[in-house]
Order: sequence, then structure tokens, then C-alpha cells
Amino acid sequence: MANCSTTDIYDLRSFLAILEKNDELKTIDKEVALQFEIGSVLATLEKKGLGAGLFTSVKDRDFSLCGGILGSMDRIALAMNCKKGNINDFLVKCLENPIKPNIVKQAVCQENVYVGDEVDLDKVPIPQHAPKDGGPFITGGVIVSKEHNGTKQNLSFQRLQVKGKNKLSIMINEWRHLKEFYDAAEKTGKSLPIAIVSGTDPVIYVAAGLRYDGDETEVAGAIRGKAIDVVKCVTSDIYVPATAEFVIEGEILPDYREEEGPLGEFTGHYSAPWLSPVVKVTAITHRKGAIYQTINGASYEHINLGNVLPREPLLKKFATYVSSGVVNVHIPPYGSGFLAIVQIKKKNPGEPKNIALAAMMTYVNIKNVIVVDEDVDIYNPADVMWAMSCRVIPEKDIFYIPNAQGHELDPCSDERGTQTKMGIDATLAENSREIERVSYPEADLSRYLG
Ligand SMILES: Cc1cc2nc3c(=O)[nH]c(=O)nc-3n(C[C@H](O)[C@H](O)[C@H](O)COP(=O)(O)O)c2cc1C
Ligand SMILES: [Mn+2]
Repeated sequence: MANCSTTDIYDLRSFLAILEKNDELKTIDKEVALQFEIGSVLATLEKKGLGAGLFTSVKDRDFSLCGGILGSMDRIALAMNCKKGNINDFLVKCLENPIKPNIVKQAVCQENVYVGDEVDLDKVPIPQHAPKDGGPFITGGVIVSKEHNGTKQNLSFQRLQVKGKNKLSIMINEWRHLKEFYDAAEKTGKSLPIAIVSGTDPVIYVAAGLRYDGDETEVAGAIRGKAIDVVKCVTSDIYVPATAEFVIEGEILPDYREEEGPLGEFTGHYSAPWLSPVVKVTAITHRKGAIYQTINGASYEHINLGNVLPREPLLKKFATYVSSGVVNVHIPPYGSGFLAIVQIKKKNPGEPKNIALAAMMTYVNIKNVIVVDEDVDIYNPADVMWAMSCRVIPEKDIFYIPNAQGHELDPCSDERGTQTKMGIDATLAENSREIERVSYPEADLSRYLG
């Protein structure tokens, strides 16, 4: 695994130290409010590219809070100790070479334990992020679950709204392993135990966003190059990362739904209120001086973890399977995960359409696909827009697939995710009157400007 090896990261704190050393972390000691202020500071740090935020003084709470930890590809590369350009290939290798977690008997995540009546979510620093969010939401919590009547564990992200001292609602979308587990439990009238983990070795967060047919903790181990230590929960037999800052244990109740939302989402829109299952919290455990980790809902961090990292390796694989002319692929965060761009060295005129179809098969979220020539910089939106403007003949180059499966939070789809997909061949037509792109040689200005 070229350029990637084990590192000194083993929990959130050791990663915060590395972010600090790389000037990727801003520590804010001024007192901040959970309601809207933290969300706004994190969004501004992201917009200005200033790094992650660590808030040491949170109004009305005894804990620190951090956010935007994996908000840029630079920080994700640091977390994986991997060069930015190698992330996709490295992740493919990790998915193929998982490392099983290591069970420990004692763990720092259980230094403080609250069960039964002692459980109080109002003590945990859970922010209300965007100005029109319906309440405080756990957005940066990794959900650890176990299949009903089985042993297979799973990691995923699900948003949870705080509904009371020991009550949360949980949005479980289509195509999720947690949905399979919960549906199976609910069919037999049983609740499904889960644990919500906040603040861990960042590879747990990277792995939780991946699609893997098994326990994503094994993929986290592969990224880290060693087994992740896990410990049994206090009120269930779920195993959670031992160095987690906070663990909220609970069970998703069967046969009951409650309205939750709205929440500023990865689509860049507020999602309308939604009927979701409810979690009864059975325990809260945390480290001494625990640091809560959050993710702004409508943020590039959300899109990078949920859409870019997990899908780009698959996109490359599917597109390349269809054409050896594929040069590179990109799922830009500004497309909310609904846009894929494929760069090709075209041999045949029909090829871009087949490649666009392959891209759509990568994952349900991919809705719009733009195929460009080799001379277009897929990381530069202006260059892609140039190809769209100067190389697309709409009636020939654009095709639609109506009534396909997309994501149900996409404002263009219905509540089950039914939508129209669009493929755009933005490569230059073979018989175009103009064939060569202008490229000026770069001048050495020091020779001209004193
Ligand atoms: C920050 C973040 C928030 C997310 N919120 C939700 C959510 O509320 N509900 C949901 O079903 N998926 C959500 N997702 C997407 C899933 O967590 C993600 O697709 C994950 O890989 C699913 O795991 P699975 O393949 O094991 O089912 C979110 C992803 C991220 C990164
Ligand atoms: Mn899974």
C-alpha cells in the first residue's frame, strides 16, 4: 500500500494534535452557544478553508466540542496517512484486506457511566446547527448496530433528533444495512439495540460512510494498518471503539414513528419533516474530559464522507469496466454527490453514453453524469462548464432515464427516491468543425516584470 502506513493516530485526541501540527485546526476558547453559533462558525471555517474547529467553552455544558474534522480532502488524507491522489486506490485495497477488531475488557470510553434514570441527553453538547433546523441533532454520530438474531455488526451515519432526556428519533434511509437489520427486528415486534459513537479515531468515520458487506470496523482497521480495539457496551452486546469520547447506547423501538426535522441536509436544502423511528436511550458513557464531535448537516464534510470517498473508487471501477479509455473520475462535493464527472480518451462516438450509464450504476445517488475529453480539468468546475457550453449538442448529447432510483432527500425526486437521471456527452464530436483547443504556453513573467 504505497505511501500509506500505520501512524500515531489511535483516537480523536491524537488526531486533533496532528491537525494542530499541520495548521488544520482552530481552537476557540470564547464561550459559544449550541444553538446556531457553533454551526455558523464551522460553516464559515469551511467556506474560508481555515480548518476544523475545537470549541473549549460551550455554554451550559461541561464538555468541549469539535467539528469539521474531516471537512477537506487534505484532512481526510492526514487521517488516513495517505497522499490525496492515492486515497481511492488505497480504499479499494482496504476494502479487499479488512482487519478484524480486537476485543478489550476495559476501555476509556466507559470511564464515566450513566444508566437508567441517570441518562440525560441535555448534558451532552448536541448543537442545533443551521438556522432553520427543527432542534438539536446528532449528525456526527457513528451508529454501531448488529443484525437481528445474528453476529454481524455494522457502522453507518444516521441523523438523530433529540426528543427528550432519553429519547431520539432516527432517520434511516433506503438501501441501508441498518434498515435491513431494523426491518427484520420490527417484523418480529422486537426493538433493535444500537450504540451511537461520537469522537473516535477518524478512520471509524471514514469507514462508516463506506458500503461494505460486513463490519466496517474491519475496514477502519485496514486503513489504520492494525486492529481497532472495541469494548462491549454496558447495556447490550454491541462492541464499540474503545477510545470513543462518547457512547450513547439505546434501542430502536418497533412499530412506532414520529415526525422529525427539518434539518439542513447534504442536498443544500432543508429536508421537510419526516416520519422516523424512535430510539430509547439506555446508557450514556464517556471518557474523562470528553470531546463531542459534530458534523454540519449541509457541509462538504457530510458530502465527502457520505458520497465522495465511498463512491469515487466504485465509479472508477464501473466506468473503467465499460471503457479502457477512462482517464479519471470525480464526484465533486459541490454536486452534493448527485453529479459524477468522467474524463476519457474517446475512441468511438457512442462510448461516452455507455460510460455515463455505467456511472449511474455505481450508486443510486448518482443522477447526473458529465463525460468530458482528456483536455478538460475535472477538478475545475469552470473547465467542466466550458465543455458543457462549447461541446454539447443537446438533442444528440443529452439523454434521460425517467423513473429511476435516486435519493429520497433529493428535491427532484419523490419521497421514495424516484427521479430522472441525465447523461451528458460533453466530449467534442468527431466531425466538429473546430478540433483543437487553444493553449497558450506559460510565460516566465520574471523575464518581463522587473
Ligand atoms: C454525516 C452523514 C450523515 C448521514 N445521515 C444519514 C441519515 O440520516 N440517514 C441515513 O440513512 N443515511 C445517512 N447517511 C448515509 C449513510 O450513513 C451512509 O450511506 C452509510 O455508508 C450507510 O452504511 P451502510 O452501507 O452500512 O448501510 C449519512 C452520511 C453522512 C456522512
Ligand atoms: Mn454496512
